[in-house]
Amino acid sequence: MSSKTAQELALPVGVTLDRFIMLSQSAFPYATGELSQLLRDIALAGKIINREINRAGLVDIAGGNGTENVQGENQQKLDIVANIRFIRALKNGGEVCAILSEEDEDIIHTGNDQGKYVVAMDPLDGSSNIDVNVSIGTIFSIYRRVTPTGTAATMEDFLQGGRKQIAAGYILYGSSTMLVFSTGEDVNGFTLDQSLGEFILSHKNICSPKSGNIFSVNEGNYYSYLESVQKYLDNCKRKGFSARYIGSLVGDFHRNLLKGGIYLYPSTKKDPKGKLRLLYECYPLAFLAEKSGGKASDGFGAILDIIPTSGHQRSPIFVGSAAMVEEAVKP
Ligand code: AHM
Ligand code: MG
Repeated sequence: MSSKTAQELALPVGVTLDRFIMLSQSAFPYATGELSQLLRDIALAGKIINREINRAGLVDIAGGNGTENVQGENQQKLDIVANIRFIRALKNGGEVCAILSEEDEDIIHTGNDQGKYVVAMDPLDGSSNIDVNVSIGTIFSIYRRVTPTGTAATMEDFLQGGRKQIAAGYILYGSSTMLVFSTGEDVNGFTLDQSLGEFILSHKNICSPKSGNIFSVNEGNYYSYLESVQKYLDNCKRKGFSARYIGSLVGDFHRNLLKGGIYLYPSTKKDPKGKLRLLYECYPLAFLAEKSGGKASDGFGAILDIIPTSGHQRSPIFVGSAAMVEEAVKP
């Protein structure tokens, strides 16, 4: 591709997401403008979900008896609300023909069979943190469909494999709200300016530190891990590394991406395939890890090389700074 990346275009920190997308569009795969529109739709959905999250503690109050909210919709849990909002934004945008969501068993047809893209997503990850005001996130992964345009999308469109993602990213609802994504070149982060309602480029060309001293894992499962994983964790402690685990994948991944560290959710006796879902948790974060210079492995090989067989399959994951991931999965 002869087009320039956002980095080469020297887009300044402070530029809005819309302007960033417009100026760097030629660097996007296929560069037809449709992917640009899709990213804008995702950003819009993120802003809407951000608004819902910010009033989460008020929902019961605002909803009176817990039956209906001010818009006349039934009161629902935030992850369900996020799912509905996301699907609506993608349907309205028109670029997406089908969606695979953690919240729905089957793929969702948007009614736009002319759409060239499919999106796999976890609309609101970190379910245990939703009701307690701790960081949560949205994760998304975009493919160009392989079934003919104009027909109904099928599972085949989603089971292309991680290397076929044309873009992936997340929205972190934390102390500030951030959108981080890559269209296959560099990884860039945008912070939501709440007063303007705009995502502003704040973290340009994010590069994963080669190594770090943070390890993020649910240590309550220690005795359930393979001996090799236990040894790695023992080593982290021997070296005096910091244990940091929110239990929100997006938040844990984001911190480690900026500071250097490893996030691991290995197989356990209870969950031999791990807990996290390949298509909308592991693949997109592995994509971002690799594009930023980090690594992602299932303990045997690169996450992105796993051949998917079903929409909601799980995978163990070791993701983050390259040297730490290599060390953790060393045979
Ligand atoms: P969820 O999709 O039900 O929210 O589960 C995914 C979450 C991740 O965000 C987090 O890293 C992990 O599950 C925490 O799991 P555990 O509570 O077993 O440590
Ligand atoms: Mg999840």
